[in-house]
Amino acid sequence: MKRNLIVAANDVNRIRTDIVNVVKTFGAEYSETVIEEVFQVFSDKFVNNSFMIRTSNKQPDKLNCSLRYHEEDEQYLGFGWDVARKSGLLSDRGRPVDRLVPEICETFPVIADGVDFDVKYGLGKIWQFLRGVVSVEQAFKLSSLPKSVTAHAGFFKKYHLDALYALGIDYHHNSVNFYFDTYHPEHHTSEYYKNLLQDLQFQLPSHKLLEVLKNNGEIALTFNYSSSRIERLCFYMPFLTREAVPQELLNPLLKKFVEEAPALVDNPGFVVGWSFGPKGGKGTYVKVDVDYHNRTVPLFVKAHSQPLPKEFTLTL
Ligand code: DMA
Repeated sequence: MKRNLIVAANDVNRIRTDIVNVVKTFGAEYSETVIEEVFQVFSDKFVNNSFMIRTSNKQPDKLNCSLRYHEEDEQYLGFGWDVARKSGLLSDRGRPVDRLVPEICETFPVIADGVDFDVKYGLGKIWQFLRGVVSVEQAFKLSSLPKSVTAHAGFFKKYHLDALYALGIDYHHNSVNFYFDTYHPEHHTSEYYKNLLQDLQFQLPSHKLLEVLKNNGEIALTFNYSSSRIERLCFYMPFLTREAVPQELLNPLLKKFVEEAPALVDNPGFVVGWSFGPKGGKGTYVKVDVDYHNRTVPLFVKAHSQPLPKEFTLTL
């Protein structure tokens, strides 16, 4: 027992040191106080669950940094939101977004949750992972969602964005992410991504990236409460090692992150998210997450290779 506590304390210290090294190396803005407050409450979760250090090139000359864990133990369902509220890391501002987590839990069987912390401003997002997948129409009954979600019913149908497997509630940006499984054969063609982005008048990627997207594992759509449009799309792909990441598609800072990102394993995996937004806007950038304990990439692969319920296979 005593030994476990010592090991855990050492791991917490190592994770914390690694994070401070990342923010210093890559010029990410951070607050020592924010990191301290987050670690006071959530450090055990970073040691004992899948844990990722995320960076992105949202800004051209420096990277940002966030920490995220995904709960793996069902007995802790609801812990993230509960503890965040009780500790004061998440306050109730009376907005619809603040009502969403309890509403999702009352409406759907949730299998796991996860929490995302920015090193500058603290708790940003809470995810709710659904048991299996549910059809997106079922989510329309959540009354606290932005109105723009149901307004896109036809769009979801057209692009087979219907196998919903998680929701991300973003308290900092006052928005909601819908995460879909890429089960349909069209999800694995370049044409699909070209059409989807063109339809939204979003920036188009290079031919090379369109080819890479054939292997896309998951699609996220971001909706907010102030616009009738989809704010952003993101396509996520897991990579098992540093060498597997298509570094030729990354800018020099992100490439350096892939080469040097700290981890508790020798050669960690990564999840790369290709984000797209309206032309000329700030929604087009690349997100890179290092799989610190090598637990998230296997979970990601497993989650997206489960057989889907009949209603999804029937539409093929
Ligand atoms: C990643 O969401 C979550 C999963 C389940 C792949 P994100 O952090 O990329 O969302 P955003 O960047 O929109 O906050």
